[in-house]
Amino acid sequence: AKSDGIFKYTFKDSILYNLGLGCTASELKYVYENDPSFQILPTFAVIPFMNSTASLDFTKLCDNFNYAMLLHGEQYFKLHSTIPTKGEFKTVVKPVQVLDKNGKAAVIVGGSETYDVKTNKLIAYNEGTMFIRGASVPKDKIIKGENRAKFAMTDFKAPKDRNPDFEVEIDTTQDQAALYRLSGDYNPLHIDPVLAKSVKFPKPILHGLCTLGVSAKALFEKFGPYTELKIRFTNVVFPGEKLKVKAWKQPAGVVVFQTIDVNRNAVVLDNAAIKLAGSSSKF
Ligand code: HDC
Repeated sequence: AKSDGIFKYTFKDSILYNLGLGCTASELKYVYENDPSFQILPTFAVIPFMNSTASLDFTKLCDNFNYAMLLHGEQYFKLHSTIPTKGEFKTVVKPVQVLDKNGKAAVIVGGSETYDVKTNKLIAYNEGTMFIRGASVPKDKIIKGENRAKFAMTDFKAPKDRNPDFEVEIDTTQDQAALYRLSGDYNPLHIDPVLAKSVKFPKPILHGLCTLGVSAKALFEKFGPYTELKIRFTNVVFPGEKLKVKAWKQPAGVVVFQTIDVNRNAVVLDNAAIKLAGSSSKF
């Protein structure tokens, strides 16, 4: 992670990211730079942001900060442009919401704008929520979050009264976190069994953004391009577990979805939706 917010990447990083989300050699557009449709999956929008969160000084934003106790709580992004397969971006991050949850956890939301360094064009806006167990926020450091993105603040409840319009099962692999981490999230919680046990997990957990990317890939292929995405991470996933994505079409190009961990019958992504990109979507 660089603190200057500069993030430079090549076609190799694009392929590595796609592979980390489970893409295979039978999907040449995701894994072969000479394929005429070579592309990077749109959730890559979170990667420059993720690489810049280090510039948020958590120790100043809350008390009792311990990085190993940090879990990714929610993620939102809006795409302002398609993401190129190579480039140089600059990301500027600031805290947009800071809350105390009964003295038991601090919730810190970073908001960030990612620009293309060459053209100065806005590529993506992200809001990422860090849920920090065991931390607290003194009253004078609370930021209410009144200026947050509307889609990020919307409650997207999965309908209980009708079956999903789309459902798909996806196998993650035992090595998924080992591969995914090379896209820039080197948090030991996802690879080191001793560290994972020290914060009460039986083994390393999968990156939240990997679960998100795997789920969003299935939605992208079913429904086409989207401009906004929001999710809440509600349970951990262990590499190797089977996921099921369920999606319900809603008015105005919104698709609400949930991801379930089939092995443990737990909802892992909830309060989740994408907003389809008008004319080009396969709605
Ligand atoms: O929901 C629980 C949980 O375990 N969720 C799964 C977390 C997870 O697996 N995340 C992904 C893996 S971690 C990861 O990838 C880290 C990564 O390497 C580094 C991140 C880098 C960030 C990059 C940014 C781009 C848990 C523990 C989050 C909450 O469970 P409980 O403690 O039981 O909470 P609960 O009693 O239900 O609610 C208490 C209050 O907190 C709010 N809340 C709950 N879940 C939340 C959340 N807020 C934000 N995000 C969540 N996921 C509740 O609304 C409640 O608030 P209030 O009291 O005001 O109603």
